[in-house]
Amino acid sequence: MSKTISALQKARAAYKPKLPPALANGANVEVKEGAPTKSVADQDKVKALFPNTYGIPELTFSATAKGEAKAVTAGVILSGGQAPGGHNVIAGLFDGLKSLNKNSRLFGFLGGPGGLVDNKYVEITPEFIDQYRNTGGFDIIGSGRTKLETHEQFDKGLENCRKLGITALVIIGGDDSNTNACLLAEYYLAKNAGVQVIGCPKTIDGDLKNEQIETSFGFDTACRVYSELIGNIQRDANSAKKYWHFIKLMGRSASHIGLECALQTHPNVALISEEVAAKKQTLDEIISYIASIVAARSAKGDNFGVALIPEGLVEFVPEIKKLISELNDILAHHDAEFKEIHDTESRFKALSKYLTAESCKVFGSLPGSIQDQLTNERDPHGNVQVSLIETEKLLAQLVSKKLKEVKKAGTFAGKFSSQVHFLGYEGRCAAPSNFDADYCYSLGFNAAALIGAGKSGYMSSVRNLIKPASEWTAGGIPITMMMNIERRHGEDKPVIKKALVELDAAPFKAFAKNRETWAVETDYVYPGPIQYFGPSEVCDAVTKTLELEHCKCSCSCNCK
Ligand code: FBP
Repeated sequence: MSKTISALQKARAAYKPKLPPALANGANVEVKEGAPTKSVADQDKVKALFPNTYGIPELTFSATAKGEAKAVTAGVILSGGQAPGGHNVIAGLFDGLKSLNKNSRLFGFLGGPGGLVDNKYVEITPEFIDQYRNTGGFDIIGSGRTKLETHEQFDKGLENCRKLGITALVIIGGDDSNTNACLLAEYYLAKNAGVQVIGCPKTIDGDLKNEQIETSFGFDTACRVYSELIGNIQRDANSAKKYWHFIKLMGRSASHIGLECALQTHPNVALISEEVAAKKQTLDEIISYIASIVAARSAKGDNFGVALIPEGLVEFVPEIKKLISELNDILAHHDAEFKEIHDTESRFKALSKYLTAESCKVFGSLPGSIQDQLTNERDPHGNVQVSLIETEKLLAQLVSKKLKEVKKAGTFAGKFSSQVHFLGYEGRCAAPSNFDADYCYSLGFNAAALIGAGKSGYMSSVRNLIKPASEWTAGGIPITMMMNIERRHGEDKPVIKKALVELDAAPFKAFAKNRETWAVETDYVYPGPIQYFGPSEVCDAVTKTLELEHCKCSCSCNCK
């Protein structure tokens, strides 16, 4: 931790995150059990794989005056990509454990799930945690993408927990990490190992949500940072009036971030991957769509604009999806041959031997830099890393090409000049908004309540989030409830169902209702930076997505 901290960080350290009323007297809560539960799909298969954690009831907490409980020693792990608010989950967990009993202890495993297996840890003390309250980042203990999935890893983890006297683990992660948290909970229950496992919903991507989990933490802050930057770019575009800005937004497969930022900023174009897939839009159709908006604005004298592009777009365009899948196979089976070929042209020649005629044509139509990105980089599972494909450049180049063609045909007489941006890392470690600071602290404190109640295989759940924190509810959701069976690397696996953008849900409908106006008009909204102090409507607002999904009002927020 740096010795010099900013004035904002200093002031922010004093912020006391709000808790739901159920946790107001500490983590030693009254537990109400609901009816037995079942998984979202494939019930028989999921039940067979999770005999100890399937069917357990949903839990709802209420405050008691029970006072002190037994001291607990717990471990915490940050898993996967950074998301604003992770430090507050740990702060809430720490305070929650201490509220159970002041002799409770918390260890943080270092560098993600790998730290549990390799026994790399730090004890979290009051002085240590105080430096990180309400700050962004995961640097308190670091994160990592090691998957906890083998029995060997589980046994090693258990051995390390026993050395430290740990009887509960909290895993803060996305859908895959929480799936693995449930596998770990099941394994330890089956072994009667005496180690509880609790999950916390994290990811800026916003794709870990369902009937029970209203949102993952970090989505709010990340979208606010990106929306501030998009607003700034829009204002620049509207001032200079000479550039079209193509902005790619992080978010992996799902387009929740792009959709939320569009609702916050009203850009001229916002592509939604899920819609592209549903309508089976080809790359050429997407390019023609953007070019038509450029031309329509140009006809009004506006040779500028802003287009938002979701990170995972290329995987949803049918012909590129097919091409990527063929490339994945070819590169996996002919690794040695392609390792030796470094120039783009020879690579294309060699690939054309294996690609289908259709994919070969698509590949050939792409700029050389994109061909390289599609063939060079593979993640440890052999998949293309979408965040490394410069889709924003690809679209800008192809739109430019298309406009030159239409200019020749006489249907476009304007100018087109583009700038490209990728917004991702700018938002993942931002200081959490008041919403994320409160939500994260509550999730962590609530995880301590689940530990105090002796539960395992649950995800910490705080709900009713569009209301003030004084109306939030707290409890636990069985992780098995969120699971289905999916084919992964040739095998049937139980996994938490990923939430993609739903085209018949309120957020997309609100966007679709307005996009034609936003395309041609310059109706930009400039959200400005996150505010931590000031009027509640400026500092405590929730995302448009959350509001639209959960608002039950008869339209005062213009949601339906
Ligand atoms: P998680 O799913 O682990 O929360 O990570 C989210 C994310 O930020 C994605 O939006 C992005 O595609 C990915 O991480 C990039 O990860 P990395 O920086 O490890 O390449």
